[in-house]
Amino acid sequence: MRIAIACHSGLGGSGALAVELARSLAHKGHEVHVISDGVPFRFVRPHERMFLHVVELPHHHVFRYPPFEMALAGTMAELMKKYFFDILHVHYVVPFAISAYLARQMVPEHPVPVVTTLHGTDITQLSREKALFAPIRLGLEKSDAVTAVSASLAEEAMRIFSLKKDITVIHNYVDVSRYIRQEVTELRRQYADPDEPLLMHISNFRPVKRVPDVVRVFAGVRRRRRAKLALVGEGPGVPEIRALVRELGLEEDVHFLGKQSDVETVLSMADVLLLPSEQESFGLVAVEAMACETPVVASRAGGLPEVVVHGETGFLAEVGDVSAMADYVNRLLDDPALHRDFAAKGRDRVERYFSCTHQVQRYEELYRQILDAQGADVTDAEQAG
Ligand code: GMT
Repeated sequence: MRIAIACHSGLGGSGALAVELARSLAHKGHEVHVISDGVPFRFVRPHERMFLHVVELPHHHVFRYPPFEMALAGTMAELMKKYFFDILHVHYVVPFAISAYLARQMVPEHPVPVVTTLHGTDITQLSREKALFAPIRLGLEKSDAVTAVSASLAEEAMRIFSLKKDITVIHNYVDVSRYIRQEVTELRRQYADPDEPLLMHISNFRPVKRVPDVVRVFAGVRRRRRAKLALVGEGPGVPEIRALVRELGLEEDVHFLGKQSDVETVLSMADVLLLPSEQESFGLVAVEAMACETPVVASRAGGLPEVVVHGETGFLAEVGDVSAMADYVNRLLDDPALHRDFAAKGRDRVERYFSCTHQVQRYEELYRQILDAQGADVTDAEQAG
């Protein structure tokens, strides 16, 4: 098939998932065109059947804000005419599903089926914006299929928009051959002594991630034992977090690692991953951690209970309950046998339910179902190349 995948380029799970899906599909012989607002942060060492199209923003003095959605729709339409995609798979409704709908109006002679994957904020937060509710509903209704990365998110979308169509749940996944615990003794020494636990948090530091809770959980752990915290990622919350770390006198114990591309290497240094988010439709980083045998202590929010099994692969506490989270971390660190057991069960869970092979096949099946239902001729890989 010749597949177009549209996604955000910035730091975040939706872009990561979209690019990894593109990569897996390319490996399976499909030709994949990634359409984005920049070079997606995971678009490194692309497969030879992966092509990137960055939308050019029209800058003109008449615009207070450059009309990205329109430029995206125009770019999609141009690419549809040039490549005759079999499927256009967009990640995020805003603006991708809406621009895809517009693009399709521009190319009626080749009506490409659109699959929209919901990742979270597009439903749980943006739907509350008065001006966005109707466009989001339009994007959902006009998509040929809608998928969600967790059952919790699918239910939320159905509830908010009272949709007449089903939403297919396809959980996120990782490449289990790449996300594997590595030997990182030397690297880890830069951040913690060998006998010192290293806690970790990875995110885009948006308010929804509740990174101050990460620091407070760490402070709770630190009161009981020597430990270090590694904060990985970038985002708007970093200055506030630095101030909190100073205020709590933890500068010596907290490392800011910034953006990291080899997440599996970084995660291999960690003893526990902290994810105390306010909302998390899935929590891709929790799966990445479990794949690397790092138990997770997280909030019981959104789709996280579908990922982390409380008392088996990690612990879940109510949002904001930093003292329970600190107790759970201490419990894991106090009991090496329990830690080992959680680490092994986390890896096993990822291999069973969140592995690339199975989930990519589900997306492929969905594409084929839509094309079969429409009686469409599919571009074969050889022809596509
Ligand atoms: O929607 C967002 O908040 C950003 C988005 C992203 O690009 O990382 O995160 C969402 O999609 C991820 C990938 O499916 C999920 O793992 C995150 O849980 C989800 N974030 C939220 O629901 C807050």
